[in-house]
Amino acid sequence: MNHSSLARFSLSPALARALTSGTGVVALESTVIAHGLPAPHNLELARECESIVQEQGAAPATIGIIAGHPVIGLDEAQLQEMASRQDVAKVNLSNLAQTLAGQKWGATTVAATLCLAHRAGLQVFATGGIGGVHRGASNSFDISADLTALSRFPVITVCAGAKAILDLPKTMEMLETLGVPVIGYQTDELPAFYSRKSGIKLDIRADDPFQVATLAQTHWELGNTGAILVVAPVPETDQIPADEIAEVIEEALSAADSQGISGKAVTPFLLARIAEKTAGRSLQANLALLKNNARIAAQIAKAMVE
Ligand code: PSU
Ligand code: MN
Repeated sequence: MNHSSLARFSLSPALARALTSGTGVVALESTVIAHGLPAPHNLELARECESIVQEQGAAPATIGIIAGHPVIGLDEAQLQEMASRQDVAKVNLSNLAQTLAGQKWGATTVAATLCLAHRAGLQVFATGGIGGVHRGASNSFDISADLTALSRFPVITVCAGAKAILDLPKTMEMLETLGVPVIGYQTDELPAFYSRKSGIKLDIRADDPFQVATLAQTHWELGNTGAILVVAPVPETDQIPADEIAEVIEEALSAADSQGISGKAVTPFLLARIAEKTAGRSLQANLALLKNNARIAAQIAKAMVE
C-alpha cells in the first residue's frame, strides 16, 4: 500500500492551466461554508465569491476534502455537498492527515487551506476573519491553529482582521512574535471583522495590489517562510460599529461559557449566536466582508503574476 498517495491533491485541468499560464489564482476555504454560515447563505456565498474572483480576471479554487481526498477547486456538486452534509469535519493541521487517512469529508479552516494551497502552488487566499487568541486564553489556552499555520506557509491571506470575538491585542502580539506582517489595506487601523475599526494602529499599509505584491516578494526573498496577512475593512454600508456589537459579543461569550462550549465548536457557536441576536445584521456584515476580501485577493493574485 502506498501511504504517500493519501496526500495527493486533485486539481482540475483548467486550474492547472491557470497556474502555468500566469492567470492569477485565488484559494478560498470551506470551513466558512460548512461551519461558519447558515444555509442557504453558505452555498450562495461560495458561488458568489467564485464569481467575484472570475469577474476580476482571476481563477477561484475553493479547497476542501472530499471523502479523504484533498481537492483544489471544488466543483458545483462538491460545493453543494460541502454546504449541506452534516458529517464534514472542521480541519486544521492537527487533524488533516487523519481526515485523509480516514477517508472523511473535511472543511478546511484557514490553517488547513494554507497548507493545501501552498502545496498546490497557490500564493493568494481569501477568507473572512482569521482565528486568533481567544479571550480568556490564559486559562483555556485556546489559540487558533490559524496563527501557527500563518507563520509557516507563504501565502498572501486576505481577511477583515481577526474575528471580533477574539482578544485582538493578544492576537496582534502573537502575529508579531510569529513574524507575520499585517498589512492594512487602504487603512491604518486593524479592522475588527464586523466593524471597520478596532482602535489598534497598524505599522504597515498598502493602497493597491501592487504594493502588497512587492511587500510579499520582499518578505519571501528574505528567506521567510510564512504568510502575509492583508487586512481589509468590511464595506462601510454593511459594518456594525464596534460599540454597537460589543454587548452582543459579550452575551454570546457568556452563553458559550455557561453552555460549556469548547474547542472547535466555540467559533461556530459564537458566530451563530451573534447572527441570531443581531437579527441577521452580523450575517450581512460577514457575507459582505467575505465578498470584499475575494475581490481584493483576486486583484492581488493578478498583481502577483504581472
Ligand atoms: N471567516 C469567517 N467565518 C468563518 C471562518 C473564517 O467569516 O467561519 C473560519 C475559518 O476557517 C477559520 C476558522 O480558520 O473560522 C477559525 O476557527 P477557530 O477559531 O476554531 O480556529
Ligand atoms: Mn480554538
